[in-house]
Amino acid sequence: MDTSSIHSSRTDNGAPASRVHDLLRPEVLQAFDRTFFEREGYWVWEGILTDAGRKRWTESLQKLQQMNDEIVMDTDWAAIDFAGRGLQPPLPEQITPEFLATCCGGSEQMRFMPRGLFGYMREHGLFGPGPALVTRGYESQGVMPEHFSIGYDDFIRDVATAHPQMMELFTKLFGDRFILDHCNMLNRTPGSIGRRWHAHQYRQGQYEVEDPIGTGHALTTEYLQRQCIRTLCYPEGATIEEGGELGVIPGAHLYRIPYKWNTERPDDDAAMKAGWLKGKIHAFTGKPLEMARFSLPPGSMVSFPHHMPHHVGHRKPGTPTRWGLLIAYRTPDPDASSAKWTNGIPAHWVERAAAEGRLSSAARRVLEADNPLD
Ligand SMILES: O=C(O)CCC(=O)C(=O)O
Ligand SMILES: [Fe+2]
Repeated sequence: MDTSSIHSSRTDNGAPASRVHDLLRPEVLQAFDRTFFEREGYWVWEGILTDAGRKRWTESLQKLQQMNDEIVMDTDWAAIDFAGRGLQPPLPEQITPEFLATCCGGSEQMRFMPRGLFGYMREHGLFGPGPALVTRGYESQGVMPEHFSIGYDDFIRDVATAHPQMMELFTKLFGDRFILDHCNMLNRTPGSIGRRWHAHQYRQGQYEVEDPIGTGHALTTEYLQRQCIRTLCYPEGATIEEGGELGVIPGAHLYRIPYKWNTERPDDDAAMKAGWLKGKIHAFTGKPLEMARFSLPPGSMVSFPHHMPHHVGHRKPGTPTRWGLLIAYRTPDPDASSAKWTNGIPAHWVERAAAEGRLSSAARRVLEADNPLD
């Protein structure tokens, strides 16, 4: 296993050695249309990755998935002191090798993990002394690679926090300042059910004007300034034919409803049409809202603001895994209390990386808190 993720070497000009310089096709990057993005609530960066960028991106996601799977299988979950950390232990029948094997291969499959463990890992890290995460020849970051690819892979760290072309892409979406909200792998294995219609909130939801269903009264043509924008990268594509494709409802973000962000999400297309979509219109055209589904070729990305309802299709059996990385940035919140780092990154990792001089100034800029302490 390569250990480059821990001690990133730098080239003479300060760029990490893992950097793929020609990552994005400039003509696709330059074609971004801010008016369309604000009005329709999405932007497709079709085929934006160069061949080299796409190949490297896929390799990283495959390697990270393998690391995640190995940690799941190799860790002695029964030996970890969960109670001492204020956590419920996993159920014995869910940490057998047979059950654990069903938690591998793709994202959101670690069903054996007790409630609160992900949060604990983010906040404190699951470290020794005492039994903790078992890794094969590289350092544990106390968090699973699925949830913290940035800490385990140099290339992903670069593209998510520092790569000039990626930062240019985010600057187009946000303007000058944006801070990391979260970054997760979203690898969907064949048979994965995907995700039913839902949207998200900004920060902890403290500025939401509608509840998770909403009244419809907040419809406006004004693009919200406080935004958390998701950018999904599919290095091998995500087509309707193979499933795992993304759907959105152009214009629906203008209702400012964080649809079912924190509840069950049972709605398929028929339920949406018969329910929430009924009577809803596009604020600019007055026309009824309609769903759109993307068939994205390899190397594509798509960006959308947090209030955009979205849907992920069932990944068809017999297809390869749909490889995906979610990078969510947000506008800094002027009313957030001062802090050192964004809560989009595990504090234990960023403190250590900064202390050891491993954070580039570019990375620092996006990992700093909303209102950074001096
Ligand atoms: O593409 C996926 O698998 C999930 C997308 C999604 O719901 C999200 O990124 O919020
Ligand atoms: Fe989502």
